[in-house]
Amino acid sequence: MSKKPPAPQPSEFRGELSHGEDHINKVTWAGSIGSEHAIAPRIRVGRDRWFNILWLIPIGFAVALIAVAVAQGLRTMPSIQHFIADFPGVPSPTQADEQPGMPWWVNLQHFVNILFMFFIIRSGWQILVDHPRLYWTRHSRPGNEWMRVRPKSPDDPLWTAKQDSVDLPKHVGLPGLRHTIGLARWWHFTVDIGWLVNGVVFFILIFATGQWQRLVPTSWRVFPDALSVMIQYLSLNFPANHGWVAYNGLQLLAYFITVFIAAPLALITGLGMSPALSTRFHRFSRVFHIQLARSIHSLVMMWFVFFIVVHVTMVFVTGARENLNAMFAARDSNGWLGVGIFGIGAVIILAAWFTASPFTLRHPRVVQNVGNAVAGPFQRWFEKVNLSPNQYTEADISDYFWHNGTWPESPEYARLMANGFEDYRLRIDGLVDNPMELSLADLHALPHHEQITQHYCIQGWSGVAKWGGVSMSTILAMAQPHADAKWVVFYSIAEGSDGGIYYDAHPIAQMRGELAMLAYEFNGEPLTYGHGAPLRLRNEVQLGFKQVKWIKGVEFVAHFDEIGGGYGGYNEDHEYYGYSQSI
Ligand SMILES: Nc1nc2c(c(=O)[nH]1)N[C@H]1C(S)=C(S)[C@@H](COP(=O)(O)O)O[C@H]1N2
Ligand SMILES: [Mo]
Repeated sequence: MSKKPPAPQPSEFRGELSHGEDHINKVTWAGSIGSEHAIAPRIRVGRDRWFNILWLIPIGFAVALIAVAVAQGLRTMPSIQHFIADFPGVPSPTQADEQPGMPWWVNLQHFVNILFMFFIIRSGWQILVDHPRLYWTRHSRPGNEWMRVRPKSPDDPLWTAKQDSVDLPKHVGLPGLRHTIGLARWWHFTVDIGWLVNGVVFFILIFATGQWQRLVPTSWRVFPDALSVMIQYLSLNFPANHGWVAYNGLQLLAYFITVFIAAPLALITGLGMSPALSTRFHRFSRVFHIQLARSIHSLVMMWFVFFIVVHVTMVFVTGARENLNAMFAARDSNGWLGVGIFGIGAVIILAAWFTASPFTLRHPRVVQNVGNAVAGPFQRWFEKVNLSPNQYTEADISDYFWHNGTWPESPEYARLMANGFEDYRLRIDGLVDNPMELSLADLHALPHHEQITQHYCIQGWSGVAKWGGVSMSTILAMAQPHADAKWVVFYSIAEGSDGGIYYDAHPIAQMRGELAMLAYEFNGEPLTYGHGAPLRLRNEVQLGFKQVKWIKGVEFVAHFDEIGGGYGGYNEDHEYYGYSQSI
């Protein structure tokens, strides 16, 4: 008869957790981070000169005036007149009989697309300003960014990425408030999925019905046609509008770029920011790294914004009623029906626009739960990757690695640090056969594991570092988790930004992977205070906030819903993040 082992006790650290809030108090939000406004984008010119892109407005206006004068001059020239006669750029009205016109489903999908795009762009801006800088390299050194949307930050070695975030006006960003990236991401991902489904259905239908011929240029003529139409528009003597029949050369090019280049690029660059996918498709992501993906993703956004502004302007100045009938009432007419339907659509969009942020701030858990339900399955699917270690080399190590989080400021921590963490103990318990306490010396005596990997903060910065310490598989082998232990919870010495200690939960399967470890070294040196001394987690499938620093306890549990607020971690409880963040 074997003796039954004592029933496992829940970790006493659970008592140090706080639960999180179901409502947002703007004053105490995110550790009372307060307000710091985004500024108009600045583009870096040379080493440290910054061009404010608002200058593009007067410059653009001046260029437009000159362009009109030049185009009008050109149209008096016989050679240009011949060119326009040879390449009128617009379809001939006689094509009308063979054309199917604009079906109702294109109208509907176009409307759904407008609605979704607005929310994708707004939540995207909110995500962007949570790390208000764009870089061309993966190293994210401040000052090296090619664009920033925040004032210069102080030269403080412990300046955190969270302090670096800025806010947006409530009805510009979604939800506007500083450091609401968790909620903005749920909006972004949830609406993205709707937008992708709409897009896939659109692609299927246009190729099934021949509507694709409206959008895909089938002859090189499209280039001289587009040039001709451009000259005609700029001369303010517009070409005839036969949008019901077919688009002119310039429309064809602009729509083709938007539908077949910009939209797929938005998807690819979005996925390119995922730690799990980047590690899985390493050969691709070595070149096409997160910061390149993030920069191109933002440039695609700028294209969409530019396109929307020009497109809407042209809809109204080239024959509003005819255009609105084609796009909102599926008819070739000059009546008012299209205007009416468009008006109803505009009211729906405006109502959604102005309620989105207030709703999100009032019901953040709803946004989190809906996001988790819609986008969560994809995030967990991306986690199913087989990672291999040491994909980066010493030469890849970043010369700057951001700090983030809330510093450990307790006397308990100060005492530990004062004598070189000699009294530090890592407690491992929960659903295991062998609960234990390990000193730093014990940890050093275990087999040494090293990995050079890239860190992906949810806010958008990244950096490559070499981590040294103990593989989580070593810890698992020693602790012997029970079969019902499905999650591993890491408790920090440090509090989170809203009180209660910081913690996070990871699936036990990921702890068996090759890139899960407890690190006590950073780039070959003992782990620093800022990066989590004496011990921090690395799980390279996940974003940065899941890499708990200053760890004091590891508990094996059946499910994280019994811990803290029950959402899987400190940021999940307090800032409405998702528990599985492979992207
Ligand atoms: N205890 C604790 N761990 C934490 C945090 C924190 O606030 N408290 N912040 C997380 C976040 S958001 C990130 S991006 C990484 C940053 O690690 P670094 O400061 O070493 O770059 O730590 C994570 N671990
Ligand atoms: Mo982070």
